[in-house]
Amino acid sequence: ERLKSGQVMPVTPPPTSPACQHRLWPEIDKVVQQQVAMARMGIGECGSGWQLFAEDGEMKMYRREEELDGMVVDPLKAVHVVKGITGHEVCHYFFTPQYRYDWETTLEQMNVLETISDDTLMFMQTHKRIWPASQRDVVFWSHIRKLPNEKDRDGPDIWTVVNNSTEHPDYPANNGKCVRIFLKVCLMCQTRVDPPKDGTPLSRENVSCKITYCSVVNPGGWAPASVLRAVYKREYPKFLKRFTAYIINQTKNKPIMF
Ligand code: 16C
Repeated sequence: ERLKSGQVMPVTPPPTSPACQHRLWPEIDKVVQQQVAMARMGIGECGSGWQLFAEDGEMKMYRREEELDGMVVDPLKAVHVVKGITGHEVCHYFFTPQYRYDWETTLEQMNVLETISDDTLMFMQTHKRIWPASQRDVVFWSHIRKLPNEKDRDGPDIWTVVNNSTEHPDYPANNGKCVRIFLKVCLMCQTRVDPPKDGTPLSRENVSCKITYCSVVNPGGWAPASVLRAVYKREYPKFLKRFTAYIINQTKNKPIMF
């Protein structure tokens, strides 16, 4: 676009996200870049120690056994390929609060504490109690972003949602019946398109989504290691299967959102 007379060309490019005015922005941008770089690494490249603990069709889940001050903080990395949905759709349903109770089975209550911008929210969640541990809650920012596809400039963009624990003065940790957990989660989605050979229009048959989900959850306080590992071995596969089935169901009669 041409500049009107008297207008000067801006020295810095326009902000890429409206959230960039917020106090948390430097942290958000840094953590998103780090998490995406980690998610992009293959299982073999991430350093040794990834063990496969669950597999179902295309879905594979790996963990590394790690402890911090005697607490289990095993990092998790899951990969899945799902037909008929796009990366933008997967990230949209993961990020948007209105759908969360539909797919998040461990959730007891969710509140949006702050709308930082359209692509960045702050959440407070309480999760179901696991016997014999105390109930857990968590406060985190969540940011959705489209990343340009550097390998294939004409190909679909990569979409990501990063969730990262933060603090909120009105919701101090360990103040009531809940123990505060700390998490770092990255969902990264790449869309693959295989156009029909005969020139017919693209349909959901022609798209699939490669999902990478990485998380580290620190339970924040005592919980028996054996119970914790048994719970996540059951809950992570349940989450990814239920969540992807939900998106397939939600999108089946809707236009494809690239
Ligand atoms: O990433 C996911 N969800 C996002 C939106 O909600 C967000 C939140 C993640 C919270 C994950 C921690 C929840 C653990 C709470 C306790 C589990 C209760 C189980 C109750 C069973 C009756 O990023 C998808 C998250 C999928 C969660 C799978 C469960 C992981 C368990 C990890 C162990 C937590 C330690 C709990 C200590 C008692």
